[in-house]
Amino acid sequence: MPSVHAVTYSLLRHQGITTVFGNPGSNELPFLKGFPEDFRYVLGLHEGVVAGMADGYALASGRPAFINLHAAAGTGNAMGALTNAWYSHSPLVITAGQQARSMIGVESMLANVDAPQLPKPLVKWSYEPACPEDVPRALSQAIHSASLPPRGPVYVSIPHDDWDREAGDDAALVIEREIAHAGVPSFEQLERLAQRLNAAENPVLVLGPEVDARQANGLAVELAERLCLPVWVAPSASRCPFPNRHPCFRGVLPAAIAGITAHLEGHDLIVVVGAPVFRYHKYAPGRYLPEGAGLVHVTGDANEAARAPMGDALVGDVHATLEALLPRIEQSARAMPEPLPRPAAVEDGEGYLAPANVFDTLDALAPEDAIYVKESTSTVEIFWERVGMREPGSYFFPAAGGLGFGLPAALGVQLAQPRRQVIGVIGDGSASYAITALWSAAQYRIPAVLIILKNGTYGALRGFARHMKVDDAPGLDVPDIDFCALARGYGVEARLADTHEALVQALQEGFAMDRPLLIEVPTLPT
Ligand code: TPP
Repeated sequence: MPSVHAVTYSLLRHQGITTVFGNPGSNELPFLKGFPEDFRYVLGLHEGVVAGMADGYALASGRPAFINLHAAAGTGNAMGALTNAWYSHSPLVITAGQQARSMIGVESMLANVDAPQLPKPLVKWSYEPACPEDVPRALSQAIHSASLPPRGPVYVSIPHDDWDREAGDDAALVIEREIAHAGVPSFEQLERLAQRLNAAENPVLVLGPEVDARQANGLAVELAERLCLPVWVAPSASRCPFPNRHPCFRGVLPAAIAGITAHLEGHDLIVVVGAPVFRYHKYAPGRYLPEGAGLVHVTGDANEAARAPMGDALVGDVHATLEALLPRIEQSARAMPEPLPRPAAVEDGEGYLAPANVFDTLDALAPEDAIYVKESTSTVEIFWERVGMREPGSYFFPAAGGLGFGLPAALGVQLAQPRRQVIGVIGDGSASYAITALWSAAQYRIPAVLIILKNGTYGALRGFARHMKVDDAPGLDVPDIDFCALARGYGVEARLADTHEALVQALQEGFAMDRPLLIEVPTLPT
């Protein structure tokens, strides 16, 4: 009879999971014993990095990513990253080693006391199998649960003496299970939505990350062109659901109640697809909707639909919904919106580059299908204005704003998309939360270009401090970090780009390299 270990690896292989992101301890060694040759282990030196790499991998591949952490301490270190994974609906299958079963009750070292409780509420499902024979079934449940909508992280704690136990006669039944989700709205639901859109005088479309995750970007373009309407990206954007040089594109909505209402003023119908309604951030109270406007929300997440404070919702697959909706939409006689004007160039400083110019340079030099992993919080708006993004899966930003995502996620995205160039655009504050990711980049020769925008400050917090009228808060600056030295210390080549010419040269080198390059760019605070 096969062991729990053998059935588990067959299950993972059959489900297309052959990469394990991890950081091991003694509890995990029996799982890693006899690690199959067709599997790849990607070591991260801190569990925030492990989870961030896996998150990037899951987001960019659209497939579940497998994580193996060390008991309670390892799980705890990964928790910050789970805030992002939860809100980006990342299908992360997180496993953690547990003490031997008979040693848990006495709370030996490395016993993960009440293990399933620990990662809540940032996982969809959390479990410790009641007996060794249940481990393969529990992992099968974890994989399918993470992958079914709404997608999200799941957690399984596995005692280390389970792995070489016998799995039972029927354990192998889980290996080949296929579970599909069918989420097309009914005929009546589609007709009603189409009728509201066709009848609206001045509709507007607001698109969110789920459109990109479901690769419905092209369908959204067709819908916008059919209806000749303005398209906004939903606030706190973690992905790019619509080509930002398309004439219908208007920008990213501000993440504040009053700001959204002001931007959508004058529209009689607001159709939100694949985003929560809405993901507010800045406290700026106001009315939820402009006068006279109705709202329809299309989402795959029943919780998002239920918790919205206004509007009607249709819960279903956003790709299937848009596809079925399009043939019912009449070509509008409205004029197409005018494309946004391109912003003017700005002045660099002496020994500093303006972030706007860094982005213009990237836009000019980067491959058309480059993927940006962005974690420089004060430059989000100018980035969207200046860097063209055309293909699905071109932009990833931490979905809960939990810093420490950017560097590791850039590596995970690059592993998942080896044919596209990944460019990390990371603030000096953000980079420091997960700096050990550089070691993984070097060891696995992951050819991402990692740009550090070094403004010496927590720039976004400076903006918030102005908004919240706090002019004396300590701890908002991060001067004197030498990122080139840090990179070299971890084995990554580095360039300092303090002039436009140096940036151009470094980018050209980075795009041609088969290993990572870090580019430190001193920038002016925005
Ligand atoms: N800790 C975590 C884990 N996440 C956070 N979002 C914060 C703290 C609060 N925070 C939000 S933005 C920010 C901080 C500390 C500053 C980030 O600075 P940097 O990466 O240099 O980007 P900049 O705003 O300067 O562009």
